[in-house]
Amino acid sequence: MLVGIVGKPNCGKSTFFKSLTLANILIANYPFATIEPNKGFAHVSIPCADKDLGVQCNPRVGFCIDHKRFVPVEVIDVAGLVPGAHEGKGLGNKFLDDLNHADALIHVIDASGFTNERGEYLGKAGHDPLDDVKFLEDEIHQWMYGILMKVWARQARAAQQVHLEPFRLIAKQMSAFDVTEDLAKELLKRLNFSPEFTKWSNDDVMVLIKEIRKTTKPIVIAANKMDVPGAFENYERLKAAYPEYTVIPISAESELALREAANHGFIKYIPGSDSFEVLKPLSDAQKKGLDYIKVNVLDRFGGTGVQRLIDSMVFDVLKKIAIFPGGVNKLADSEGRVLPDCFLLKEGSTALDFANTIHTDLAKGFIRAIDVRTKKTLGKDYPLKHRDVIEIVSSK
Ligand SMILES: Nc1nc2c(ncn2[C@@H]2O[C@H](COP(=O)(O)OP(=O)(O)OP(=O)(O)O)[C@@H](O)[C@H]2O)c(=O)[nH]1
Ligand SMILES: [Mg+2]
Repeated sequence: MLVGIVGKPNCGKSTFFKSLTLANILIANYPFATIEPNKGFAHVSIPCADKDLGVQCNPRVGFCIDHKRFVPVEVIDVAGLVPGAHEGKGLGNKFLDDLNHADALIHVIDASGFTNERGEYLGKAGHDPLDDVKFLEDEIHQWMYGILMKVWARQARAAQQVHLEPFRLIAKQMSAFDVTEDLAKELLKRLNFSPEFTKWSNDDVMVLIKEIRKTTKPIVIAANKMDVPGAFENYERLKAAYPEYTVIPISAESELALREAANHGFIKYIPGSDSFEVLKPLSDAQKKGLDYIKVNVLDRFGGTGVQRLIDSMVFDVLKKIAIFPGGVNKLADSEGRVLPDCFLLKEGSTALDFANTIHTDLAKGFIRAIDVRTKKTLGKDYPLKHRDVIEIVSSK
């Protein structure tokens, strides 16, 4: 799973990315600070299964604090998008290609209104952040449309002559976006499109593109810079103007400051929490900075919103569930790590899907699964539930 971070220049994408990953990257108050994409791991949080089982886990990847388990999810931070990016404006559409395989997009918006559409800093509120929503959506749609249309007219005629069905052609042309034949077929049925695809108008093709984008790249809006006075009012306007979107208020800069302070041992801060605990004497400047965050962000919004956003993206929008592999008699792996893994699967996945995720051999030799909490035997079609701990019994 890969989550793309997008938005106009200077809206806070890299700050948001760094607050999620603590990677050492460039953050700067000017447009196009980021040129090459940054890739790293964020973490979604769930109540760990270790508490229910009376053990303390020891994750192989990710981490667990106070029985809150953090499971890695790959994220990519790309260069800023400006109007006309799909035609090569700004840094061109090279970085749009960096997003091909993203399963979802987080659109970071500078809700303070202090930067214009090109990301130039205005020093005061002078841009309406509501305008940024549609522009980004349009750029992404135009980009995908361009890829389909590049060969559409020629290929559609040739395909019709050999009676190639439209869904096959669409899947072939949009394979870079992970559009499978099954998905293309389903979308065409949903839209009730005629099989005579040489007769589709350009508007019809755009309707299809929008449906492909919605399905393969759902967007969640991060209304950033909530710590700036006036940003909250813009967040409320955003929410009212775009009810079809999940809009989450965040302060990426506050999250970054808290995580860095925690990393250096000054405070105890669990990502997603609405408070922190001071562990070491702080300088006046540190104290002032942390007090500001406490009063203007944590107390006001119940957190910085960053963890809530990534959790909401993965569990509510992408509809993933977290499953722990474990044995009824043994919760540790060969290195003694207790509940070492946690996998994110699509809602509706079965015990057999889970076996396949761990290893195809486990699935091939599947005998049964066991619910480690209840010790009940489960068949291969058992629909997994979020936070299940499952043992797979296999002949291989
Ligand atoms: N007040 C405030 N400023 C922020 C916040 N997040 C980011 N910024 C500031 O916004 C400016 C741009 O941040 P970046 O993270 O470099 O923005 P970007 O979107 O990656 O920019 P490009 O790479 O140029 O597209 C910097 O000065 C950040 O400190 C926030 O939550 N609050
Ligand atoms: Mg950047």
